[in-house]
Amino acid sequence: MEPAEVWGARWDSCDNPLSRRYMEVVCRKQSLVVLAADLNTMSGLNNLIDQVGPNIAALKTHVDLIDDWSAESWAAFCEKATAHDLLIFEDRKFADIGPISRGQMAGVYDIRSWANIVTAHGISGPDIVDGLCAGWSDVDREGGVLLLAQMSSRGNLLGLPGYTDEMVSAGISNQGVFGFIGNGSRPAELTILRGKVGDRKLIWTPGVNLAVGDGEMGQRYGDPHEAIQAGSDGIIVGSGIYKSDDPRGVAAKYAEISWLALTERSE
Ligand code: S5P
Repeated sequence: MEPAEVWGARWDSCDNPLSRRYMEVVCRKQSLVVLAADLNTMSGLNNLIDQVGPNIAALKTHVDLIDDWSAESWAAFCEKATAHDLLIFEDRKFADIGPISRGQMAGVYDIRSWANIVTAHGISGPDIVDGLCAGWSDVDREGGVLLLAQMSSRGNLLGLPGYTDEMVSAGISNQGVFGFIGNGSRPAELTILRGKVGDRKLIWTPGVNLAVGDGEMGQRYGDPHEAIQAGSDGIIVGSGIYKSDDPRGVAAKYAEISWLALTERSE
C-alpha cells in the first residue's frame, strides 16, 4: 500500500522533514515498532539489531546505559542501524534551557551527529526545541524533537491539569517538533491527546506490551493494537522484545499486530 493511503491526512500534514521518511519506512517494513534497545553492552545491542532489524521501523537508544561504550563501536552500531533503514532516536529526555540543551547535543556522546530524533521535556519552556535544533545545525544536520506530552509511568506529573495541553500548544506549530510522546498504556488518554494534536504531528507511545498491566517499578503497559487504534503512530517496545527468548519472533509479532492496526485505522 502507498504511504498516502495508509497514513491518510498525516501524510500531507506532518511538517517535520523526517516524518515522511518514518512513514515510508513503516510501509516498506510493515511495522510500527520502535525498538527500545535498553541493553548495556555493545555486543548485546549489535546482536539484538542483527535479529530484529528487519521487523522494526525505528531504533530508540539510551546511550548512557552502555557500560563498554566507545565512539568507534557506537559509530559502527549506528551504521548497522542505518543499513536496516532505521531512524535513530536517542531518548535523552533533555529538559534544560535552550543554550545548554544545544551544548548537550555535543559533548562526549555527540548526539547531534548520529541521532535523527531526541526526546525533550517542555518543563523549561518551548525554546528547548530551538536549542536542540541549533545543536543539529551546528553539524549541518536536521532532526526532530519528540516532546513528552504524556508518560506511561504511574504517578507522573505530566497528567496534572493543563500540562499536556501546554505541551501540545508549545510544539504543534514548530517544524522542529517531530511529534509527541503519548501514553501507550492508557488508550483513552491517547485518544484525547490525538484529538488535541490533530494530523500535524506523529505520536509515539511507550508503555506497550502484549502482557497488559503493571510492569516493574511503576511502568504500566497497554495493548499494541489498542494504542494504534487510539492514535499512536509508533509503538515503543523494549523489554517485551529484548527480554523474550525469541526476540526475532516476538518483534515480528509486534510488527504484524501494529501494521494490521494501522491498515484497519486507515479503512
Ligand atoms: O513515558 C515514557 C516515556 C518513555 S520514552 N515511558 C517510557 O517507558 N519511555 C521509554 O520507553 C523508557 O525510557 C524505555 O526505554 C521504554 C520502555 O521500555 P519497556 O521495556 O517498558 O517496553
